[in-house]
This record gives sequence, C-alpha cells and structure tokens, in this order.
Amino acid sequence: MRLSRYFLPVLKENPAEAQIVSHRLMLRAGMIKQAQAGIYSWLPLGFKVLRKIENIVHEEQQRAGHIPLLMPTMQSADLWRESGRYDDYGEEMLRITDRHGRDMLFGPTNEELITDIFRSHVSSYRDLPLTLYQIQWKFRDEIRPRFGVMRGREFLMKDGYNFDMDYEAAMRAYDRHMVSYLRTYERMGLKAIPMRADSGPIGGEDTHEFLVLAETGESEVFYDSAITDLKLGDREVDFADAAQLRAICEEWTTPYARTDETHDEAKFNEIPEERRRSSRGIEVGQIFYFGTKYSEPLGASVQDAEGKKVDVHMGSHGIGVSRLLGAIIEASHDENGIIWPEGVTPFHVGLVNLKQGDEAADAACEQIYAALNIVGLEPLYDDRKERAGGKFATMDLIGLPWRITVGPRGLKNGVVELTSRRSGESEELPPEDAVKKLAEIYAPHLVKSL
Ligand code: P5A
Repeated sequence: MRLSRYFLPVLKENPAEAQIVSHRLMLRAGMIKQAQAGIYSWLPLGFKVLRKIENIVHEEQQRAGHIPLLMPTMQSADLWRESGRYDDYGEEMLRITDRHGRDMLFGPTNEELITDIFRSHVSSYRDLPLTLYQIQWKFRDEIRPRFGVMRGREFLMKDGYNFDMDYEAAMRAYDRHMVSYLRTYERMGLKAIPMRADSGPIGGEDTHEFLVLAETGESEVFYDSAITDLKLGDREVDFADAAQLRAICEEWTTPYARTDETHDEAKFNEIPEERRRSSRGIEVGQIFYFGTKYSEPLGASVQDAEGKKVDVHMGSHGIGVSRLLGAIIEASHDENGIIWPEGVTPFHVGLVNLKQGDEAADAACEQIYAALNIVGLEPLYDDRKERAGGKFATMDLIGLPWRITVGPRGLKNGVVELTSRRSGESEELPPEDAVKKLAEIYAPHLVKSL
C-alpha cells in the first residue's frame, strides 16, 4: 500500500477523551472513530488489525477441530424466555420491538440461539462431540462504556459452544479450549494467564478467565509469579490427545491464579512470599462449563447407545476480539507509539523514502516495494513529499515492527537501513538482503485468509 493513496487520518494532538494509552494511540493512529458512546467505526488501519486477529482466532479454532458458522446479531426474545434468561439478564440487554410488536434483542451472547440450532438438527450420540463457533458482533448496554474498544457496547467476540454426552467429554472440550486459547494469545505476542473466576450471567461452576497483566486492567488479580514463566512455545499439540491437553492444563492451573471474585487469602498465603503477586489484568477471554443449564430447558437432548434420551452437556467459550487490540497495545507500546507484535501488525514493514522525487531513491523504493510483495509481505510505502522526521514519527506511531529507510546517500554505497521498532537498532544492508531477512522473520507469522 502506498501511503499517498491510503486513508490514515493520524491525529497530531492527544485526544482529550482518552484516559488510557491504548485508546489514545488507537485514536491518534487513525484506527478507530467513535460513532456513539461505546460504539466505533473501524478505520482502515484498525480494521486491518482486527482482521489479522480474527484470522489467528479462526486458524487456532479450526486447528482444535471446532467448526465455524455465523448466527444473526438480532435474536427473538421468545428463545430467551424459554431459557429463563430474558428477565435475568438485566439492563445490559438491548431490547427492541419490531413493527409487529414482537420482542427482539441485540444478542449479548448466543447460548440460546446455538442450542436451538442444535436441538433442531442433532438427535444422536453419534453426532457428538460437536463444537461450533462464530466471530460476530455483540451488544451489551454497559453502564460505563470506556477505554475505547476495551469496554465497548458493540464489540466483536469469538463465541464457541461445545455439545457433549457427559461431564467427562465436556471437560475434554474445556481443556481443548484452554490450550487453544493459550496458543491463540501467544501467537498475538501476548501473555494471557488463565485464572479461576466467577461465571456471572453465563452460569456454571467451572470457569477460567484469561488475563493480560496491565495496570489499566479492570480486574484485580492475585497469582503465583511462577505462572508467568510458562510458555507453550513451539511444542507440538495434538488436539485429539486428551491426556496431553490435560497435562498442559494441569501445568497452567496448578500455580495459584485467581481474580478477586474467587480469591482465597488463605490459599494465596501458602505461596512463598517472594512469589506472591497482586496486580490488575485485562480479561481477553473466558471459558465456561455449565452442564445442562441450557440444554434442559430448551430440550436439547440426544439418544445414547441404548436409545435413552440424555440432555447434552455444554460449555461456552469467548474471546474478546475487538478488546484484544486495546490489550495488545497496553502490553506493547512506548512513548512514540504502538509496537505491534509480528503476528498482528497491519503492515509488515514501513518503507520510508528519504528523498521523494530523487530518481535513484524512487527507483530503489519501487523495486523493494515490488520485491516485498513478491515474497508475500505487505509493505506500507511512505511515498509522500514530507520531511524524513515526519515520516519516521508516523511509522513509529502506527507501530510497524520493521522499517526500511532508503536515501540517496546509502544507495551510493548499495545499502538501505533496516530498523527494528522494538529495539530501535538499525543495520545497513543491500536492499535484497533486507527483503530476504524480513521474509525469514515473518515466515512463522504469515496468516492464511480463511
Ligand atoms: C462465552 C462465549 C460469554 O459471553 N458466552 C459466549 C460466553 N463470555 S464473556 O466472558 O461474557 O465474554 C467473552 C469475552 O468478551 C469480551 N467482552 C468485551 N469486550 C469488549 N467490550 C465489552 N463490553 C465486553 N464484554 C465482554 C471479554 O474479553 C470476554 O472475556
């Protein structure tokens, strides 16, 4: 993409309404624009990151064997009356009446709708286990929408639902989700810690929230610092291997880690003092097991091998897709702007022409731009007639992890400059070597479009 033809409305000034750094930087980098309280338009740069995050979520869900589908945002109140949640859900649910006087709602979550799909089409134990998921907009009429996309009213969620024969099978689905979430967040460059939590309006006893540690987080958390050393890394995970999944979950759930809702001071004090931590965290996901809470009232049952009808055991699993942009920026920025992890960056590399209009510099930039595209990378080429300082400031603000700087002086020696946004370190090398190096760096991070 050429910056002269892109739509990147960066702001020079700090927007007064933004209280936390991620909100400020998303506005300044021209990623979002508030439409109403807690409701945002996703401008091209923000939309590009949102799509990258979605793609990683899709890849990891499908790796775990989960099946994508898409349900509507508008739901019928009748289904929620069947489950008993229509009255229980409270003020956060946006209720709407259509022209025929029928009660509808903008879905805050989809347990009822998916259970209705299941009961209409599945009647045998042979069709289980089954996990369906979607990435779809949700609406919760939050009393205090704030911090930009972090606590929105309209927000994008990945929501998945498992259907299993019994408790043991449903817990295998729980484990599978925990491990696939660990992989998902790691690929986004995040450390998200599973913590025992409270299930709120979704229900059930077994639930873990995934928290990214950050001072601006809305949750108070208590944990054993040993948990922050754990990493999946590049170990091979076989999602059909229940024992392996259990072992990974044991590893992550043995050290103490709880949100304030389930915090147990006595247990916490059993951790050696130097490892006891209390801080704040951003909830980027939550998994639940709630058994037959929805299948029973909605009549979602299957016949078992003996022909007996059993209510299916269910759980649901959510990732805050739009919130993740805020969480990643909170975890990865400096005083000059965002620093995107390679896995989610909107463009892989910024190409800065120090002297637009100079024949040699223009030609070299065109060549590098073409070569980057050929190796499958997306460059953002700043081809505007601007001062070098202004171009660098824009690149730093929007946070591309790598920058290639091209100028007449370097070209005389056959070199360009490759700079890391994170370390600030630069090296001079021939243009083709810079391209080759970037192709190698990004090889593990190139996400297929699904
Ligand atoms: C699990 C999927 C559920 O709704 N039902 C379907 C279950 N869980 S949850 O914890 O309530 O939400 C899942 C994730 O969505 C994000 N989230 C939000 N993001 C932005 N703004 C909001 N107002 C908001 N509310 C929830 C969180 O990341 C949460 O973990």
